[in-house]
Amino acid sequence: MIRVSGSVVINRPLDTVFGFLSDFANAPKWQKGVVEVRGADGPTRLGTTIQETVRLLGRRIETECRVVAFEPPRRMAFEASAAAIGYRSEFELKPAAGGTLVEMRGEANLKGWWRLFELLAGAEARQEVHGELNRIKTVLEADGRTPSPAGMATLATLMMIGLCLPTLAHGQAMARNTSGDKEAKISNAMSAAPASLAARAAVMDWPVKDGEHPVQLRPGTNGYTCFPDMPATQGNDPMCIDQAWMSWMDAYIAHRAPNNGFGIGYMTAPGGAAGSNTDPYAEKPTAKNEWGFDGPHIMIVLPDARLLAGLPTKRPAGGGPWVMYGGTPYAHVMIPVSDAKQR
Ligand SMILES: [Cu+2]
Repeated sequence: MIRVSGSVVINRPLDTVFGFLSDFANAPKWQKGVVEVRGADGPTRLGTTIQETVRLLGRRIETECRVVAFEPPRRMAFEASAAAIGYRSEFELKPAAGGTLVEMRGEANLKGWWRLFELLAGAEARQEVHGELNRIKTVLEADGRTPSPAGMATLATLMMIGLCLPTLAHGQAMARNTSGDKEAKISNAMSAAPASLAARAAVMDWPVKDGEHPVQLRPGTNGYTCFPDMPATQGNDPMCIDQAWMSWMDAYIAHRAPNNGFGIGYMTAPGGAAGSNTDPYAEKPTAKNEWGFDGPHIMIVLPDARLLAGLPTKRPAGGGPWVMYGGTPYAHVMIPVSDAKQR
């Protein structure tokens, strides 16, 4: 993973900086490596998605960039995924003496063979951010109160590097389906449930791109669907889920709120995986997201969140069931079936 970050104080008010930052319409003028931008009409809001053709390491890459946080005038975040790369970047704006402090953080994951370029791309990305920050500082400090058009263009370049240049961001958990052996995926998927159930279940693979539909590897007859290990998560976490869970999963993949029924899901393969107990889309531990290891378990989703009342919402130290993602539309009951620990 490539991580970059940087910050700069801009001699302009918060609203101006945010407005500037959130306007995709001029992206091709600013964004390094961008050949073309489509779908940038209308005001930017949560969920706004643009398509870009980007040049990276001498190749043209088609990518989709989506606004995943939009809190004017303080914060916005972008996520995108293409075949070779996934990325996320986030901006936080704070009032500062003399204007606005802009903090940028970006993460990128290269996929497949592109991983070979990771070191190269990482160094390039870090250098780029560093260079842009210094140029901005130079331009703005030379020019007192009003950034010159050149200064604004440089700022824009910084922003857009952070926004959508693929070297700086990262992909969705769902969107990292590296092609692998189909039979191996099927047997891994089937390991999630008792053999009698898994034998008649359909097997699907995770979508290649975030938001796309899962790919069927094998049809089934008993209403259950098994998925192999989710590639982006740590550990081994295949699952076999019924139709109610499948509709939950479709909603999860599409970042929609599910319309839950009563559903049963098996994640009883030996092993387990690490993840957040509070944030359905977290990919790494934070101070608040209750990151932890979940061994083999069964999951129950219920049609009414009130039915979850009374269960613990954290992994109980004394064992037993609890509610994962409590307080979110993705809340469900986790029932451990063995004491397997992280190895
Ligand atoms: Cu689970």
